[in-house]
Amino acid sequence: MGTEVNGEYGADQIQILKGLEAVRKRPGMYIGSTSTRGLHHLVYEIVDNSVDEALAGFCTEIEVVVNKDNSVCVTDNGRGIPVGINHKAGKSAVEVVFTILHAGGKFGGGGYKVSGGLHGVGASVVNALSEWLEVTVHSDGRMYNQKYERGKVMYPLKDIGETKKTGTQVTFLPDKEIFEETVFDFETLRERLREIAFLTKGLKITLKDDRKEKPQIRTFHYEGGIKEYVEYLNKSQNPLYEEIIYCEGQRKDIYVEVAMQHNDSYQDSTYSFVNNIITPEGGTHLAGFKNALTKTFNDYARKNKLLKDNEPNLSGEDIREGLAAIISIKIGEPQFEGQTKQKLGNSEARGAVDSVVTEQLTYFLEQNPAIAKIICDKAILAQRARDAARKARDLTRRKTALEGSSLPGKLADCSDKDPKNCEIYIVEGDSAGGSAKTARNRATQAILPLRGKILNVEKSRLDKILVNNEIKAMITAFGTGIGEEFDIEKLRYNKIVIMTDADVDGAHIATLMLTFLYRFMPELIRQGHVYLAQPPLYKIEKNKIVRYAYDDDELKSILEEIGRDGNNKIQRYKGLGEMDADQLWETTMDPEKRILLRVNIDRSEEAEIDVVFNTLMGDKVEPRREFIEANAKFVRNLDI
Ligand code: TSJ
Repeated sequence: MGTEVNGEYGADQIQILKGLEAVRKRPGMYIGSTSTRGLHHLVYEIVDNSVDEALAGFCTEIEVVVNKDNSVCVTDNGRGIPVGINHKAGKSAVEVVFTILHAGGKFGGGGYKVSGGLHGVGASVVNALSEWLEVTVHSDGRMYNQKYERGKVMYPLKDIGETKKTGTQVTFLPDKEIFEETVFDFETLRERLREIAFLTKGLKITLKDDRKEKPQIRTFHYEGGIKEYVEYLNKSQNPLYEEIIYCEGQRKDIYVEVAMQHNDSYQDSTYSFVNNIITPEGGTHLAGFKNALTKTFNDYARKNKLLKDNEPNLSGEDIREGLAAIISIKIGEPQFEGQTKQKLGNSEARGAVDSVVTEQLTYFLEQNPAIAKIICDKAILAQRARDAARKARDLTRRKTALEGSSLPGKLADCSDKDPKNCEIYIVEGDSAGGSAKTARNRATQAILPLRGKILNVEKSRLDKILVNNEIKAMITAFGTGIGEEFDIEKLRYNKIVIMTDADVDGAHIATLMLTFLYRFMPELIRQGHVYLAQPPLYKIEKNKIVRYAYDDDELKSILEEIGRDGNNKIQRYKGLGEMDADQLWETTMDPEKRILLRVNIDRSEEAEIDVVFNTLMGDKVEPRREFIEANAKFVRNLDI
């Protein structure tokens, strides 16, 4: 048998090297990209294996440590990867896991997980893309260990002694030859691991950052699972009732879990997941949920005379006004469709979710008539507001039809009519707006001055929002329409630039505008059309030479460069209004010299961004303070 196995082993070995070589040649095909996103994907890929062990019922704790050298160590207390020889492959199961490319686990063109099992592309891909990887398995009283370099086996799995524990530990260092960025971001890991913990009730996940003098540790452990996720989504909101409505069940091989609770806002914060991965474009599981929700509430409202016979049905949108909801399903073979392969296509998922939710929600409403009435009353108010908003919109549409397409009076439009070349500056305050109008390039730059603080859309209903003058001006200037009528093809400017003072008020106004854009025209942000202008904070003048500094560090380095002496004149700009038109052009608007920050959102982070906006814009002070302390990254991104 020896020679035969050896012969096969040799051939296999070549196959394996070819497989892992392919991963190193085209890493993007397997992990989406080699940017920081792909880098973090390596961690999730390994962690997913431990999560599977938890879902199988054998693992209760996972620890993730970022080491000083930026290697990452993932440890679980599961059964341990099997160490026995896999006879087909002629080597240990551990070695198989790390060296054989997981069939089917491929990234499609869009770069999203479409694997057969619960995890994506498998540990062998992480191994292929790591400078080194080390695995230690504790099982049956023994410890086993193996090491690899760039996917190549350094030595066969070896017994390294006794142990009382069971579990698996994997440590790897991402390959600097492959990744553009090899520094892990604590907040990015923290957000994803918290999400996994919410989605896997009972599982305790610890994240430790050992790179700093003072190591940071965060632990996520939610016995309530997605019920606690909904509580988290609503932490800066005012819930309309105490309970979190929870439905759970299995239909064939699909496990369904839904949690929800209404708050007094007007947003729909419903997020759906398949096998612990968010589905930003929804799909059959979300459709099943929406259908069940709409049908069950209308049936209840009719039966209990909350809706009269002559009144129309509540729409799905009415019932989802102010709803925070998580839909999470686990399915053996998810099929994703759509352009970006983010939409669940399995038709059986629709029926499974519909059936579980209809059955359990009907029962819940019967058992909790007071809560049922609160929700129905809110939906009826939403229905009336939507009617009023529709009428207001029809009215403006008729008006524009009569008067021709009337752009807002305050808009100083550009002369070029090709949107590709055009940008619009949304400027805080009439006086800064005046300077900007003088400063601009009239061919390509339009200016829309807004007066004072714009309406906080987090706290208003559509009918009120649509009569607000500042918001109406933005909607007509952009040309795209909003909500369901939104059409990006009609966008009149390629860049929308928010220009506010570089102080706390300016940051607040920028955040209000971003909130409006995010809630009503998210596609503008997703497609990268929204920017923040960066006015300078300081003007430094020495011997008639003028320099500008955009932050304190830059001021320091300029002063070091030119020497700190009596000839320096330093002016701190308190607002855009203090600059004359030339200065404004030179520092903030000249495409050749200005700094623009593009606002971008990663769709997988939208649940978190939702919490960011309602925490920043909400009226609860305590969560806001905690939040700002804990989310330096987001606040930095938003409050620029
Ligand atoms: F995939 C991996 F190697 F990257 C990895 C796997 C990394 C880490 C940190 C953990 C794991 C892992 C695998 N944890 N637990 C397991 N469990 C199994 O592989 C296992 C154990 C026992 C049995 C069985 O049927 O007895 C089956 C499996 C799949």
